[in-house]
Amino acid sequence: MKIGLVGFPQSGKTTVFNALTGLAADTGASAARGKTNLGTVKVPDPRVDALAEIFHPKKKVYAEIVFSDVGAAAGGEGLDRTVLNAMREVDALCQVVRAFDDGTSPTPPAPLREIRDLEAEMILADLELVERRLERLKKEKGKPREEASLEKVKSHLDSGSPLRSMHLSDEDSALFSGYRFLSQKPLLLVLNVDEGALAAPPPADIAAYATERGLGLMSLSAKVEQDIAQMSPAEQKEFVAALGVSEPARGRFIRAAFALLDLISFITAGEDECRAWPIRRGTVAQRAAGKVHSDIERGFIRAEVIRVEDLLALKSEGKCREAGKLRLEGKEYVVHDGDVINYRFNV
Ligand SMILES: Nc1nc2c(ncn2[C@@H]2O[C@H](COP(=O)(O)OP(=O)(O)OP(=O)(O)O)[C@@H](O)[C@H]2O)c(=O)[nH]1
Ligand SMILES: [Mg+2]
Repeated sequence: MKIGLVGFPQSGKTTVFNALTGLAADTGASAARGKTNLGTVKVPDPRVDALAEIFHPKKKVYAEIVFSDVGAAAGGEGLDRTVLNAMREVDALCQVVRAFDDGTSPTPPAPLREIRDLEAEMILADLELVERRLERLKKEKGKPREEASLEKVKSHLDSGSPLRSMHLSDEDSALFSGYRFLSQKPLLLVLNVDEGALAAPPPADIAAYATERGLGLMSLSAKVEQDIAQMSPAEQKEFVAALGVSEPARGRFIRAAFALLDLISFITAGEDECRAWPIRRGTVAQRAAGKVHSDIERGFIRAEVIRVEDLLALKSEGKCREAGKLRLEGKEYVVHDGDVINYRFNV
């Protein structure tokens, strides 16, 4: 699962990337353009930590997301081809928007305009793709069904709306999955604000826009986050309190990104390891078993499910069983976030 950090030049993408990953990719005007930075991030999960207090496992394993800092979207004469391709490759997008004013930029920040401009660029890129495909289909005359659907997509894009807001039938969704439309990808807006603005809510116009468009929105200061990432835990705590916020944005941001991918986690807990397993929302128990091991999926008998809150309260599987908190579920059971699962299977 990969998330692309996108945005206009010097909005703070690489600084956010460094704060997330603890890496030290080059930032600022001198950083090499067109270079993609890739890093894996563990999704903080207090449930795994709490279970580890009980089970004292040899290993704690968290869900992971890959972040890709794809470089700047130039704007003006359309998106750069390398950036465009990198954006098509990811599962979700996170736009870093410049809302800080460090006095070095010749123009003041214009966050709402940046957000609208990138949206327009993505719509344009999708439109070009659709038009090229339509031209070919019209010549071949072999796929009237796809042609008709694409005409609908085209008129939606022509009206200036992203595909995220278009309702597609299951059939059309399947038809278009190979297109990797940019304006269809889940999008999280990240306002990169001055540290003085951290405790304030995002500006009302931007909040209204995000709500109307169905987008995620949060504020952080990339620079502050990058500094925090270098501090000891005690220093972090003091520093964060002085800023008037409850915790660094890093954890909040990673969890928001995780939710953006429509991922949830089920958990396995024992003396060997306590582990969060990321799955798509709606995945059934047998399918989810395949994450742990293909043998378990193949030989699936049943899933023994305990809610993590119950296991944390009663502190053992046996106690949960006695209290009637352990359920037996079949292969079609839709797994929920925070289900602690013990699989029974034939080998
Ligand atoms: N004051 C302030 N400066 C920031 C913040 N975030 C980034 N900067 C500065 O803005 C400049 C650009 O940051 P980068 O992270 O390189 O931005 P970028 O989006 O990766 O830039 P390109 O890759 O060139 O498009 C750097 O000098 C950063 O130190 C912030 O939150 N506050
Ligand atoms: Mg950069």
